[in-house]
Amino acid sequence: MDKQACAERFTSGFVALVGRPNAGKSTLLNALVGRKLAITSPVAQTTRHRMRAVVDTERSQLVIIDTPGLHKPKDELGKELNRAALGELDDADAIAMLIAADSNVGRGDAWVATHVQESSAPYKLLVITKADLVDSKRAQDQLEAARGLTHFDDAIVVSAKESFNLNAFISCVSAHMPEGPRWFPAGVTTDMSDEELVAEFVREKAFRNLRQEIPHSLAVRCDEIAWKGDGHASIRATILVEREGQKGIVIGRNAQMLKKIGTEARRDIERLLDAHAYLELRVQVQPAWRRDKGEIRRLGLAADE
Ligand SMILES: Nc1nc2c(ncn2[C@@H]2O[C@H](COP(=O)(O)OP(=O)(O)OP(=O)(O)O)[C@@H](O)[C@H]2O)c(=O)[nH]1
Ligand SMILES: [Mg+2]
Repeated sequence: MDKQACAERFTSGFVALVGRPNAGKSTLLNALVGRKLAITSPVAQTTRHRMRAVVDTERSQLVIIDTPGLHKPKDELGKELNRAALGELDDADAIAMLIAADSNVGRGDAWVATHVQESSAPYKLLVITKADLVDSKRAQDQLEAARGLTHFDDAIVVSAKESFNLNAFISCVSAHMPEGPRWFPAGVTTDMSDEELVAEFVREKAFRNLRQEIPHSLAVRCDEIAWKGDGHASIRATILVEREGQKGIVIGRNAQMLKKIGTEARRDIERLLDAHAYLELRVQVQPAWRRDKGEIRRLGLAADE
């Protein structure tokens, strides 16, 4: 291709981020987009929704797909999450398999790698992330260990937290995208609705503030975003838990926990909507919703949604 043709080439495509829970997929998506869209937490299996987010450059558009961490499922929800993640592998133009620099490359990664290998995606990139947590030798050793898992077309070390090598990631992937249009119009950053994002932001604060098994038992539904005359948003959302005892923990003594979750979520929601927001949270018991395919579907968490 001559220089002129190369300069005029506009590339676009879909890039699926995959990896074990906690690898850093959602954090990388936010860092690439430069905006908080995906929720993140130290709790494994934070992501439940496949989310698309857009990275625009002058000569390319990358649609980054965040997926739930691939893991050994314990319930119907876990199976749906894996199905949703695996479902992205074949349709993507590129797969970025993430491994945290500070974790041990193990059986979980080997299992993810077998799916990467089977995928028909034309470009496969190994991403060692969380580079800020280790020295450069450890990052290189991790890269070498992970290279042995399957064939990758390229490998890169990044840190989402310190914005290290993010432009290199974007250039590298853009260069391997097919020629194509902007799939999303200018200004659109995600395919998630405001209601979905609000529910997710509330869930993130619950995940970060609650311990042990509670986060996994919990789901959030945004019931309404009503825009008021003075321009503020009045929002109602419901936190679902599986047992009466969990409801007490989520509400907390003197409703302190629920207030904390609400205050923290409202800050992110106001940034998202660029408006003042009132947030009314309630907690409802929905027994064993994680084992109920119907409820999983109603919450928009089924893989075929
Ligand atoms: N120091 C550091 N921490 C990171 C980095 N990326 C992610 N983390 C942390 O790692 C934890 C997991 O990050 P997530 O982005 O939620 O991981 P994930 O792969 O999306 O996890 P699941 O949604 O559960 O599959 C969070 O506590 C993040 O703050 C990074 O580049 N550096
Ligand atoms: Mg995630």
